[in-house]
Amino acid sequence: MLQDKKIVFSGVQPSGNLTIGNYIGAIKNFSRFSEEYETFYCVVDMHAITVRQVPAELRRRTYETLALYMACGLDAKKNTLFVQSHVPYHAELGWILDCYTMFGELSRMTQFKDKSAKHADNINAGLFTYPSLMAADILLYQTDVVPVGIDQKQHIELTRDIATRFNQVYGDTFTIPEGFIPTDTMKIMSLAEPTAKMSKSDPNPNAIVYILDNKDDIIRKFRRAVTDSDTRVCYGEGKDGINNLMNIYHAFTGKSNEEIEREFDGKGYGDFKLAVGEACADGLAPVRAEFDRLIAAKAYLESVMKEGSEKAMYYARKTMSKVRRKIGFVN
Ligand code: ATP
Ligand code: LTN
Repeated sequence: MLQDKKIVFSGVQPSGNLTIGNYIGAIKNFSRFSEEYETFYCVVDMHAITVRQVPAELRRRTYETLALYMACGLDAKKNTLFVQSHVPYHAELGWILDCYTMFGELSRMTQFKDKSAKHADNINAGLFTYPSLMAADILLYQTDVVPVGIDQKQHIELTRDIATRFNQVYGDTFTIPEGFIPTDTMKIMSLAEPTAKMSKSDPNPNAIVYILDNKDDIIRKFRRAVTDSDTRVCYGEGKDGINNLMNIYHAFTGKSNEEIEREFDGKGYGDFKLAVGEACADGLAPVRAEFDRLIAAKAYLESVMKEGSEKAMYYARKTMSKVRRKIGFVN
């Protein structure tokens, strides 16, 4: 037994500027675990290279993602914050788990199908085996809880299947993790195409609100958000645009759908969009200020990464030696 506290692990790819989807669906929820759990939050740069990256941008975004973790409330003293490629055990366990993951399972992953369609010129093996590396991230730390957005549910289920399969062959080795998927604001949709997920790699900048956008840009983007030909602010079928704006408004104000409907009763979409933009910009202002402060302190960020990877390594090493022994590698 490593320790009494339960373990939380999650990761974000440094593959683009982070969106309010990443914020609401994932990062904002991370800090709630800091006190009662042993938490590991990782910048998953190895996952990011499954899609072609410009090296200097990948490096810059790795620092930025770490700074954003902290700006969103993760205290480096209470959480282990680190970069995936700094802990080589991820690659090592990733390879091993590839050998316990079926071709058919990986073929069914919707993220693989979506990304293959988007990057038809670069359907590489890493894109295909992405979920077994993700399983390695999670299982290395004997993780109990994985806070993610709903789009990652399938990957968490596959992780559980891989861990269960491994445990059945070799006896208890991995903790079987649970996803923590907030249900009220599960999936933030594109502002331009509200039936599609808001994704940081979307080429249309008006579809996305970035965590670090300034207030004017945020308000402008919400003003242009695609809605419908109805005029009443209410949650319902066929109102994907409005539903999405209500979810975002809820995430920043805590107001329920009924409260929002009452607040905008008799008012038009214009007023509502402006209110959503303001709530979002005001909610993000402290994050942006703290980010600006941290990103200027490169040496400090490097010390956080270094300490984080040392601590992560300590935990990962224990799991790895168990795994190596069980599968029959010579010590
Ligand atoms: P990409 O667009 O490059 O595939 P992404 O925006 O999906 O990336 P990730 O780094 O893969 O971002 O995801 C980080 C976390 O943010 C994950 O837990 C994911 O579920 C969550 N997340 C991403 N987009 C959204 C969204 N639109 N709504 C809710 N959660 C989201
Ligand atoms: N696949 C995730 C990012 C990710 C992750 C993880 C999340 C990589 N490894 C481990 C949670 C736990 C994504 O695309 N959002």
